[in-house]
Amino acid sequence: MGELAVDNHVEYILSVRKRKDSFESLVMEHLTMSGAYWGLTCIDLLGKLDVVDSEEVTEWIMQCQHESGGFAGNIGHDPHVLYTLSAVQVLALLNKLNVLDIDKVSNYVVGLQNEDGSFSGDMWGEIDTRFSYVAICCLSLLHRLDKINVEKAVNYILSCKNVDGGFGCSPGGESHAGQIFCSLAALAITGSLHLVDKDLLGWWLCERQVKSGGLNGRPEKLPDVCYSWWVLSSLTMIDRVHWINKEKLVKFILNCQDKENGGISDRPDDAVDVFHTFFGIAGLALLEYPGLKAVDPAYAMPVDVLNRIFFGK
Ligand code: GRG
Ligand code: ZN
Repeated sequence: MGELAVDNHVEYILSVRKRKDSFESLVMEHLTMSGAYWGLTCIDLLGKLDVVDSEEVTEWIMQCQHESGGFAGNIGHDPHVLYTLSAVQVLALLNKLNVLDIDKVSNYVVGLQNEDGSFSGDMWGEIDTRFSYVAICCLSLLHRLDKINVEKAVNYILSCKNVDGGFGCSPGGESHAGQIFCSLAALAITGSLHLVDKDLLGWWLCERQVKSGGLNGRPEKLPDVCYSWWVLSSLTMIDRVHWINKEKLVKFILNCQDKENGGISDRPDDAVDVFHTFFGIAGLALLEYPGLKAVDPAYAMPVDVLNRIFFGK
């Protein structure tokens, strides 16, 4: 187990960006924009963002923008609200939001809200509480939340709440930790967390910790490092982190490191990837692991970046 292999994790993330023909970069080709958000936010939490060429990244991001204002996962692909948020998050991280036509980007996101308050992910119309969160988070970062019907958006999310206190992807959908993160974070950003039964939901969430110390996303499922983000950030937003064993979770995450070559996997001894490397380190940051930057549980971004955006400091 041992300590966090900071330098190896930074090296690993940088190497995935460079290895354009590797298996991981091939399967990631259509979601490179989100990969950039995971990788670069991770490097920033580790305090090493200065190794990144921000001009080069910014130029590539702007090549992924579509005439509709939305961003695609890679050059020449179709725009989606998910990649639009990732693009805004990376530009925010690099302090480059000034390159954006804020109204053009926000109009794209605003156009995805439906009559019932829900959001579609793109022009094809799939609806999911993930997209409610993504749209709300993106518009908040752009200071344009006032352009949507926030009350309807909140009511739609509440219509996806279940009797166990959790949230699903649509009304009646099974509670899942990923959807709970999205729903709670959207409620947090819109100042609506008082509408949640924190004890009921906190109980469901803390039951996600299994013997090894790891967290799963639903009852009876295997633990997975990414739930160290989805579950832990949710517990943080409702002030119930003390309901799980933090030391055991830290150990579980550190056990999933490839200490030699860098990177973190979903479970001990599995293959590492950038997604689990980011969510493992973001989880450790929430657990106040020494040497990591503070991370915001709703925006999944470093707190100092958000202070710059919202308070100009
Ligand atoms: C900006 C942090 C951030 C997120 C953007 C995409 C998104 C918004 C949120 C995704 C939330 C989500 C649904 C996460 C769950 C991901 C996951 C591990 C799904 C696997 O589900 P199953 O059923 O696996 O395949 P289990 O763990 O249940 O066996
Ligand atoms: Zn996972």
